Amino acid sequence: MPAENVQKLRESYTTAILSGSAEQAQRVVNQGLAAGVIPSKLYLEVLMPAQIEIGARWHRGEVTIPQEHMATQITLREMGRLRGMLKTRLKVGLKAVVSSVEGDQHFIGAQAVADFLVVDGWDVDFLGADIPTDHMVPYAKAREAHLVCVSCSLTSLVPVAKELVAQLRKLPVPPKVMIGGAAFVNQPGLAEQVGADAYTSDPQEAVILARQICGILNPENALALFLRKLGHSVHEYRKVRGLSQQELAMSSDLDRAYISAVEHGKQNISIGAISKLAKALNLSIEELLIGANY
Ligand code: B12
Repeated sequence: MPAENVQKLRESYTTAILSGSAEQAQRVVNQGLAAGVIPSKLYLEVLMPAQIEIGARWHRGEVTIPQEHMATQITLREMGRLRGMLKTRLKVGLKAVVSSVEGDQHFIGAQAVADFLVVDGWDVDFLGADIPTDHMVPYAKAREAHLVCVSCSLTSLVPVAKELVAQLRKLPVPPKVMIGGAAFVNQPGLAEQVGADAYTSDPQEAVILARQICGILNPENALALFLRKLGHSVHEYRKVRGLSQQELAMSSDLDRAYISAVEHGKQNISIGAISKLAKALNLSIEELLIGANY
């Protein structure tokens, strides 16, 4: 679809949420989908800018708080609907906690980052807006977060974000920290000053950076993670089927030691062997791989 048509969708969508019509907003999104616009494009290039426009009008006093809140609720519903249409990747096996910094009521940006992380296969706790630092830090610890994503829209709250990052760094197993939000847009070096590992204003780039800073773009780590999860899946399905390793070895025409190595994530298994195992466990290859998804 040409850019000017996406622009038209954006305008129609903004009008719909401004008038508080959830049905009309849904119709506009469906119209975009029917015209072949992919869900992530609708999410990022129609919903997000419309939301910014409504907020900007509120800031200029042209829109009331109930109108802005109603529009936000409608957009949240459409964000959820589009997220459901995005194809979720295999689980990465890592936990991310996402929230806005203490004192910050803006949470749509954080929600967008959380949504794209979910689609990228992360296990995500999205906590919403205004999470007190002294609750966030023990929460991240208790949840064993590998990544904490902090959204900060207000410049006045940058010191709060900095303190949060400092507190997270003191945890026995410190998570990686990614930062974003309006306070950091066009502020080169600010993310570094607060001590974050990464910054971006783009939720799609955020998932790439998240993988990078957590070390799962490194092919060796990615392979090890995949093999561990596949091994877990084989083990779980074998147990559910009531099979011993020996029985599975016989029905899949593989060696028992090989099965054991696979289950421990120590075997760089071939596609052929995955296929044999899936068949012996009465699964499709995809089911066996999706079983590895936790
Ligand atoms: C909507 C809005 C509101 C709504 C928030 C509704 C809600 N529940 O979210 C309401 C009306 C409540 C509001 C209140 C206020 N707001 Co306001 N608000 C906005 C506005 C217009 C849009 C925010 C939004 O929803 N954007 C949509 C999302 C998708 O964009 P985003 O937040 O920038 O996030 C994107 C990226 O930054 C990134 N991202 C965001 N978070 C994260 C996190 C990570 C980890 C990563 C990787 C990426 C990432 O991903 C998103 C996708 O593109 C912005 C202006 C703007 N252009 O952003 C002002 C703005 C943020 N608000 C501002 C201000 C000043 C306020 C108030 C103080 C106003 C007042 N006098 O009361 C209050 C503060 C309330 C509070 N304590 O938080 C200022 C902040 C200025 C500054 N730098 O300090 C802005 C920039 C407006 C302006 N130009 O002056 N606001």
